[in-house]
Amino acid sequence: MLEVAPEYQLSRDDVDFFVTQGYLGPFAAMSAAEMAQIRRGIDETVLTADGPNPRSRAQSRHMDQPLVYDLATHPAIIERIACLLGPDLIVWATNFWLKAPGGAEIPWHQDINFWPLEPPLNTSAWIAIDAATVENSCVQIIPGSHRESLPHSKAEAGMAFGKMAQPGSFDAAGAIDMELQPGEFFIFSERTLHRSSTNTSNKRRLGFSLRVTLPQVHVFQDRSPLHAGHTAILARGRDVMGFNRYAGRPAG
Ligand SMILES: O=C(O)CCC(=O)C(=O)O
Repeated sequence: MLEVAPEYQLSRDDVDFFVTQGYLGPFAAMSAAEMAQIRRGIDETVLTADGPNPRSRAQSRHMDQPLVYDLATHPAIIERIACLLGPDLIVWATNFWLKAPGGAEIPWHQDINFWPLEPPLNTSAWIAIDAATVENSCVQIIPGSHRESLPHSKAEAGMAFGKMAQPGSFDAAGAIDMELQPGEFFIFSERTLHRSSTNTSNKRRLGFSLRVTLPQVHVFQDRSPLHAGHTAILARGRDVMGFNRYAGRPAG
């Protein structure tokens, strides 16, 4: 078994659950009080300033903000993902998901349709910065949906994405709500179908996702949704392939 601190070690049953269901969790990375402090930093210094991606303040902030780098490399997340993917891990993308009251629906989708990875292998973690509940449009997933690649077509007007999983190509009857307290996260694969509804509450919902792959995967870092100058994080182990560009913790 992989050398992982006992508190982060996944059991054989956990791994089997991930393999068959395409997700795992929730787990706590930190307490709600610890996340409240991080939230203040995110609100005051991250979301109010431009970052390295000229198209979005929400993306790639691990490159310029130490607090985001620390969230993206949190051992409670990375060590659990190591139990699934092995000892050498890259965090190749990070993204804040801010859904203000009235924020638009994100349609059902499989992430791999949007990404420049070859081969297409990824495990994501979505961590709650604000509480994420049914009321303020938490992420929903369909267990087991990662076993099949679905066709995607143009999203409907008013949705937050340009593409969505083709209606009729899947059954959403078994969808579950990933309700999370601040500091909790869940893990899901690059093909697990997920969405979130329009935020009809008066509460903001802020989450953060980090995307993890292996050094054997070539990340085309100059392609959308990444950008010129993008750097990934070698979060664990070593890279003997040399496909991808990395940087360490930013000075801030
Ligand atoms: O935060 C959301 O509502 C959607 C998140 C998502 O699509 C993702 O993390 O891949």
